[in-house]
Amino acid sequence: MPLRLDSRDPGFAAAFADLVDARREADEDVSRDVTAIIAKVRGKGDAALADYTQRFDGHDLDAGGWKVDRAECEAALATLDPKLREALELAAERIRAYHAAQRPEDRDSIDAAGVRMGARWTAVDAAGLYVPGGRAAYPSSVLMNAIPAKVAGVGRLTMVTPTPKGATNPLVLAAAAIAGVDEVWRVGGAQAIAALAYGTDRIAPVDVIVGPGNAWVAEAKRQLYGVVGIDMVAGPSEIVVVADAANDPAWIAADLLSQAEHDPTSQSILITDDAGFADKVAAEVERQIPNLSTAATAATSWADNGAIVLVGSLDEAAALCDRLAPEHLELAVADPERLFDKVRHAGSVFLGRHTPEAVGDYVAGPNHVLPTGRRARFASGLSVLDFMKRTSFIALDDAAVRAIGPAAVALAEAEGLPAHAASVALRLG
Ligand code: HSO
Ligand code: ZN
Repeated sequence: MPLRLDSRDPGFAAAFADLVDARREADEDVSRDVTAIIAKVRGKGDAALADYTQRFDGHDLDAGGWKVDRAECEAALATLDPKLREALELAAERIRAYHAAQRPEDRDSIDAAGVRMGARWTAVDAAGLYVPGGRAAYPSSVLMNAIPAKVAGVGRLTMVTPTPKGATNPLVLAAAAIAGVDEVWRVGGAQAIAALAYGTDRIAPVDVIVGPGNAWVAEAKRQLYGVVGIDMVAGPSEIVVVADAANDPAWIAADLLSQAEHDPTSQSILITDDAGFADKVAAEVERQIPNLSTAATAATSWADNGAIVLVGSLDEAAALCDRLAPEHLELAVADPERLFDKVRHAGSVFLGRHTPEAVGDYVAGPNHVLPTGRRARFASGLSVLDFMKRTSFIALDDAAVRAIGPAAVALAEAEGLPAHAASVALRLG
C-alpha cells in the first residue's frame, strides 16, 4: 500500500518531511572497485578493456569485434519496422527542433568606459554517450542524449554500450544511426567511462560524458568529473501528479504507473483535493498493474515508494511540489497555468489533462534527461549547453585602459602582487 497523507492531519508536516527526505538511491559502496578499474584502464588501455569485457559481459572483444560499424547501425535502421522507424524519426525531428532553439547567443558589446567585452560559445570537440545494456537500453534515451550534442556542434560523438555475450539492441543501433552517432564501441561499465575519459589506443578520449548507467557507471562518472565534464548523476525516475476530481481516474493511474514501471525504486505521488477521487485512482492503479508486463516492478515501486497526498485546496499543491522538486510534475487540473505560475522547482512540467508525462519521454521535444532526487532545486535537464562552453573576451584601447586601469593597479598593490600592478601601470604611461 502506498503512503497516504492528509494535509489537515496534525502529523502532516512531519510525515511530509519524511517523504521529502526519504532516500531512494542505493548507497552501494562501489567506489573502491571503480577506482581500481579506472587505474587499470588508464595504465593498460585496451588490454584492460578486453579483460573486463570478457569478465563482466562474457564478450571477447578481439574475436567478436570492438566496434559496431556504421553499416551495422544503418542495417538496423533499414530493417526496422516502418512504423517504429517513423516514430523514431518523428521523435528525432522534434527533439532536434526544440534543442536547436537552445543554442545560445554570443555577446559582444562596448560599455561607457570604452571596454569591449563579450562571450563566445563553442562546442566541445568530442562527447561520449553511455547506453546501458539490458532492459534500460532505451532508444529514446539515445536520441535525447545524442541529438543535443550534435545540435551543439560536437565534432565526434562516441557511443559505448555493453554487449552481453555480443548481443546489441537493434533499436539502440537504429536510434544511433538516426541521431548521427559517429562510432559505437562494445564496451560498458566503469571501464568504458575510463576509456572515454583517458582514451586508449583504439578509443580516442572525449571531453564530456553523458548518459545513464548503473552504480558503477555513475561512480566512474563522479570520479572522473574534472578529467572530463559529465551531465549529472541521475537517480531513479519520479513523478508528481496534481489532479482534481474532474480527471478520469484511469488516466491518472496510468500516469503514475508510467514512472513506477521504470524501477522498483521509482516514485509516483498523487496530490489531490478530493478523497473520493484519490480512492478511485488507487483502485485503478491496482486494477491496471496486473495488465502490465512490468507488473512486478510497478507494484513494488507503488507499494514501497508511492504516495497519495490529500490537500484541503489545490492551492497548497505548489508549495508541496517545490519541497519535492520532482523530476516530472503533471498539473492535471482545470487551470494548470495558475499552479504553474507558483511552481519553482521541477525538472519538467506537464500542463493540463491531455499532457501525459510519457509524451515528454518520447516525442514532445524537450529533453527527458532530467534532475532527480530533488536536484531540480539547483539543476536542469540535459541541453545543448551541456556540450558547450563559453569563452569570455576583453579588448581595451588606450583610453579604456586609462579609464579602468588605475583601479586594477590599486587592487594589485593591495593584494601584494607587484608584477600585476606593473603590467597595468606601464600601459598608463
Ligand atoms: N522517464 C525516463 C525516460 C524514459 N522513459 C525513457 C521511457 N523511456 C526518464 O525520466
Ligand atoms: Zn519514462
